[in-house]
Amino acid sequence: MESPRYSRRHLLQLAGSAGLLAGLPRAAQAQHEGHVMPVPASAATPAPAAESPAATLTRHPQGYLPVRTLNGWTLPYTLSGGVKEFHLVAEEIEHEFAPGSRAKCWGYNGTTPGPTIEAVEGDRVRIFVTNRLGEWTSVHWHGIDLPNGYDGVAGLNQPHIKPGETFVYEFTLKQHGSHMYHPHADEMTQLAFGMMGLFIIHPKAGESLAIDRDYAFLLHNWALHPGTYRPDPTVMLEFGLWTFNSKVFPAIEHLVMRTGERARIRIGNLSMWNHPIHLHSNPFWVTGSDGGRWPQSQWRREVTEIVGVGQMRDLEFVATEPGDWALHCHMSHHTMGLMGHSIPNPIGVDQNGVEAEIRKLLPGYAAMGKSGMAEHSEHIAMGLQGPANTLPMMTGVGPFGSIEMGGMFTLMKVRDDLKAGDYTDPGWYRYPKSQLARKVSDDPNFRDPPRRNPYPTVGTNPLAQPTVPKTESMPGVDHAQPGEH
Ligand SMILES: [Cu+2]
Repeated sequence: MESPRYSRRHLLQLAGSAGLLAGLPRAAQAQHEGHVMPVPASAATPAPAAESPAATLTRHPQGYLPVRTLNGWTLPYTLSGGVKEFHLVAEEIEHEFAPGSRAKCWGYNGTTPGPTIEAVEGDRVRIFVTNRLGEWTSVHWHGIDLPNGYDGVAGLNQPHIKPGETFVYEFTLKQHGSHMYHPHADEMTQLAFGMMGLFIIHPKAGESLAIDRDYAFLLHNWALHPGTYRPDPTVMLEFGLWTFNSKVFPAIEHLVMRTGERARIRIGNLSMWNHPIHLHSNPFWVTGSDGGRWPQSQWRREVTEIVGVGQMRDLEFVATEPGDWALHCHMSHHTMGLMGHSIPNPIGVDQNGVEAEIRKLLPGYAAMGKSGMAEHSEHIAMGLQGPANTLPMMTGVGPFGSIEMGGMFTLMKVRDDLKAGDYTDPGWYRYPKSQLARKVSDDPNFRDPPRRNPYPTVGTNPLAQPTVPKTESMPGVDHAQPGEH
């Protein structure tokens, strides 16, 4: 068993030593000016500020519906002799995972993930890449069919892009589908610091079945040790932050759609784990990937789809039920912040005496977990402070109280009355009184339903085992030795 990178114990120790870090820099300054070419009048896609995506989206003059990159933006381009010119800038940035957790990350054009590149099958694209990092880099266009010399594996397909240099990549898009871009130079570090982006290619012939809302995000994991503000690229397994587009719940933008609309959710995975992504109530079709939108005969009906490392998956569905539906990774520790891995299990343990003793050493210490971990979020709500720049394990409050989630969790908000193309958050769902789970009794013996007690002779000691006489054969076990038959 590998030694833990984070544990509740470490968090408590850090909580006891105040002011490890002086105040972090205030608002992250989007560093777009000077790096991104101005939007041509003909390109209808606006370039929203990274932290506030546009409230509405309109069709591009080439006919496609632009994707909505959660908490992100689409990179504007200029047209030069019929070629779409994009410009990526690799650089260090200030990033906020959620209020209370900021870090020095690396990204493109001011953000992680970098801006989404959108184009149309058949387009010729010219992509400038300027390196403003302190080390060399390159860009690999993940899943895109192109000449070998533009594939971006530094040292193999091209020289490294050294600090200060600008390289250019140019190719014609022969396919459509959901793709990604990321460095292929010191990849472990550069990915761990957040260098990644989406590359969406829309079909030239349009969509055979029209899409009304087209969402896209990348899955990622981060090792941001408590009280620090640079991700640790040496961590291989014990990550503490699990993100959709580099944000954790509750900072991840909600998805919205109207009942009857068809939504597509494009999900790419540049993390180090596979993620079973689950959408509540609305079964979806898995309809595509890096390979484009699959023929309908290949679509699969699912409610949870594993998006493997390095893969992209497109999910589509038509919403029938209004409400606030959870959309999350089903690995329960991926919907949480920092979590202890090697502390003794406190559930069922009366910690009354211990708590007072620990409080002598760590003022403000609160024992937690006797009847479960949910009380942890209550303590956070009561104002218990953790280490600097470190998010609590579970965060987010809904209309009925703590949601007890963090990390890879957001909502699909379905409403009957949304305007087409309007992405404004409609607020919490207003539940019809006749369709809401409600309390009907305070009596634990209410209605006395059938319950089983399979081990009535064992008593109350959970460690006690029924004794089996040595001479007696265990039923259902074949005691014959090999060769006796
Ligand atoms: Cu996961």
